[in-house]
Amino acid sequence: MTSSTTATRQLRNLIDGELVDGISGFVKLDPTTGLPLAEVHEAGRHQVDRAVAAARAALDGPWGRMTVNDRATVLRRIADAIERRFDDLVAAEVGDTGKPETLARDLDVARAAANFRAFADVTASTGLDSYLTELPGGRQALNYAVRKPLGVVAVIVPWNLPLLLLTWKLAPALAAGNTVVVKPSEETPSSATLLGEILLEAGLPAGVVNVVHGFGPDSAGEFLTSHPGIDGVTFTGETSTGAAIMRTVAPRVRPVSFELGGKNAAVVFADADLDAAVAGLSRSTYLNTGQVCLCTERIYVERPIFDEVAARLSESAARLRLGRPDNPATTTGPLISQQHREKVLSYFELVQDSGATVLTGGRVPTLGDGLDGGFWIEPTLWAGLDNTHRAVREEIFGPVAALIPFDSEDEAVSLANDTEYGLAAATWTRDLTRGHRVAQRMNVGMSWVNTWYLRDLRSPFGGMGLSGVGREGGHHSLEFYTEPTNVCVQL
Ligand code: NAD
Ligand code: 6OD
Repeated sequence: MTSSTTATRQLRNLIDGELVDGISGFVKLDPTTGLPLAEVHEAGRHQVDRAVAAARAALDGPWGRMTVNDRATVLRRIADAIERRFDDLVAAEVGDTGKPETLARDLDVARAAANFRAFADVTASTGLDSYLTELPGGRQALNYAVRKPLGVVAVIVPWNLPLLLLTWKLAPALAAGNTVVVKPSEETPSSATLLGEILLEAGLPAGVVNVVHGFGPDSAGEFLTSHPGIDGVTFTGETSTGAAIMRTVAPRVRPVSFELGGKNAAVVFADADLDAAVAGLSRSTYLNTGQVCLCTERIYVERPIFDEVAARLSESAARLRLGRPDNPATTTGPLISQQHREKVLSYFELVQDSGATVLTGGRVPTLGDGLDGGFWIEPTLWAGLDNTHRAVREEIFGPVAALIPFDSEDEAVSLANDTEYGLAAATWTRDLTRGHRVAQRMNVGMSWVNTWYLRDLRSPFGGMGLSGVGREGGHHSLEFYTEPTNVCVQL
């Protein structure tokens, strides 16, 4: 370790079941205070090589020969182990992100266990793709495709829902019999390290899951994606990072699964249940301080109800409580880092320069209570911008949205679809025929009607355009994590 810090907690790499020092170190800051939280051991090329080699050896060992049902049993044991260490995982997630403890409990850690159970069920109930082909002369051929693990999978995840998104990849990867090397975000190293220990406690053989810490370019992220020993990359993060990873893996033509950024729209029709719509919009805009890829950053409102929605949503945003994560009254945490807050604030400046209206928020708050060194920002709402403004076109990934009026259904759909992203949309209306019609016209991977971020874990999750490549969820995930071999037998 080369860094000097007052943080005492050490987060090491997990390679072949052992905690391993890095070649250098960096300090992870507590986003609520800006003070050092932990020292993270950054993996160098050598550690990444060892992690990939350990994953390859584990693939060739007993894990690679386990039956589907036995793997499903291991996944359920992992879910139980996560529940036993629930409080420790909540503490890890809250420490790294500053998110309210209630959110970490109800969403992040609860979903980690649910992800393993869901993929245990999916893999145990997946049948073979088979066809009986009629041949000339009355003969037949039996075709059936067996599914094999993809191999050693590189799993690269972001900082916003660290454990949820890691387990959303890990569970199907393991269900399909792969071994993995995980590179968590440099901003959220804790829950992945702890999960590594929990997996070993649950009986997963050493080397099946390895965790290497570090950054992206010229660090563990790039060492991993450029490694000749990996068979595929599953990545969640920014669109530009996805593009960089695609370039890195291109020479070796490895498959990629990408969940990338969004600039998601909500459309509110005049007939909407406004209590439900305002509550839904407040949640979809401000959950996790707006740091969810699905969050709404553009809200199109039918003109007759524009002022009422603007007033009610502003009040709702102003009522959000920023504060310490362990206070049950806290609804909203800080942004993840000073660097990210600077990015979000740069859009505040752009909006101010454009002369648009700040309906609520727009500043760095003063909270006292030792929190003012943290990366806090006010939940914010703008009016007076149009679809050409950068704050309406680019993903900001903060607690912000622009309210824009519309006059017809066609105009609403065309405004919502006027983006290069294509992740998610929400339509608010009491007319369910229109709800279905508009939802289907949205050029996104996930289209909600009168709700947001609700779904079945077997449904396809992902985006089009700049929002990603492929889908996760249920058998969609298993398709990425397996390679079919079709066997054709002439009968
Ligand atoms: P990011 O792209 O900066 O980083 C994500 C991960 O990639 C980190 O672990 C990082 O270290 C690593 N990385 C960065 N450069 C790399 C490189 N060249 N090679 C290999 N690895 C590299 O994203 P972030 O800031 O951590 O997360 C926020 C972004 O993630 C937002 O754009 C958000 O929309 C997106 N996101 C999308 C989804 C989705 O499901 N579509 C979900 C969550 C977050
Ligand atoms: O809930 C999920 O499965 C999921 N992939 C959420 C992604 C959220 C983006 O930040």
